[in-house]
Amino acid sequence: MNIQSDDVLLVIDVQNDFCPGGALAVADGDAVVPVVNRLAERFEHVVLTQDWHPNGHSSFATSHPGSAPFSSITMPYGPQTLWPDHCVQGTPGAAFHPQLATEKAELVIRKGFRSAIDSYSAFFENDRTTPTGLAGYLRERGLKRIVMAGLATDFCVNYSALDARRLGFETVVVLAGCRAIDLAGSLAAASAGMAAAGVALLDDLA
Ligand code: VGL
Ligand code: ZN
Repeated sequence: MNIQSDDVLLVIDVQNDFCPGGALAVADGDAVVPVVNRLAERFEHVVLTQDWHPNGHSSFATSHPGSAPFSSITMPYGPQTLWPDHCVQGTPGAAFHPQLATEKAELVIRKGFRSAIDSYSAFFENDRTTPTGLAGYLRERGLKRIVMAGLATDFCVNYSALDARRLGFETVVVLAGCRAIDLAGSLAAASAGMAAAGVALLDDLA
């Protein structure tokens, strides 16, 4: 793949809580940092997302007494996995990994800041209709192809890539720059779903 000036590197949720030692640690999550940094050097445009929940967020198991982390409940907008408290606004866990090269980022899009609804995707909250504004931003700036990496492959990367396709963007996921949570086969399901939606899944960029 030849990187072009209307490409954007979209880096999903490379935050302390998703890295080893964090509240919702993804196995080997910090391994994406050098890969993402290497990619970021090559792109003219870089956008970061930041999972950014208020205390007591409805996606936290602690907000649903009797429900265990990683179980699922039904919310008004559909099924919702319950997570350990993570990425609470302003806490060290919500900060970007200290080695992540953030200087080049032209935009940081925060998501999941409404108490009553989770937002895995960089484009829409989990009702799949409330927009974050990212699609308008990319369109207004003429950015046409989205190359994604980050955490976690099977949740926020997956939802972001599916929405990007639904919105008509050419979409590439660089697997070397992603790691998965893999809850009950969620990685295989996400990979198949992304491929079926026309997301190009590349091991790495040449
Ligand atoms: C994520 C679960 C909860 C992610 C965010 O970044 O994939 N997963 N919040
Ligand atoms: Zn979250």
